Amino acid sequence: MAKTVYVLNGPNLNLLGAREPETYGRSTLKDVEKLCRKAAQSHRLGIEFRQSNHEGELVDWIHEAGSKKAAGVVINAGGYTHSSVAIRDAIAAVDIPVIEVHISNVFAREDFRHFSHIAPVAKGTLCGFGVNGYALAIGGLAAMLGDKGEG
Ligand code: CA2
Repeated sequence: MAKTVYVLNGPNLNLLGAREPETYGRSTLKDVEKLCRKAAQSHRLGIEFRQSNHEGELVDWIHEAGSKKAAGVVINAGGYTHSSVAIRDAIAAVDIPVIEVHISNVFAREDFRHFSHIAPVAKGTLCGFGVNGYALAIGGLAAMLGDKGEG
């Protein structure tokens, strides 16, 4: 049976496409989901695509991915990236690869976005590729797992 990649989105990412297009582009979260489904399919991975504005719910989903022995997690933790010890601890507690993704280049923005609680416990980090970063992260995860899919 196909392994599953969890794609988790944090607070305010439900607003994608509706606000701040100069920073985050015009794609909606539904568009991002489609992009991720296509990328996962091309690597013969199943997908769980979710968004929450609540820290504890993101923590629960990371635990769920770990206990289900998912292929890995691609996470854009949004603003929690820069503040959440709880999300960092959840990632450190699971035995599956976690890839951190940001749509914008956080290093070209305000100083407070330069620090990530997640980066030290993530297998890899991608930022600044727009929403295509999600597909790149799924591809990178698949390559780590040694997939035989296309792309
Ligand atoms: O660049 C990213 O993907 C971020 O993770 C997005 C977060 C931000 O706090 C991080 O520093 C970088 C913000 C997500 C909010 O998304 C919005 C999308 C459209 C309109 C308003 C907010």
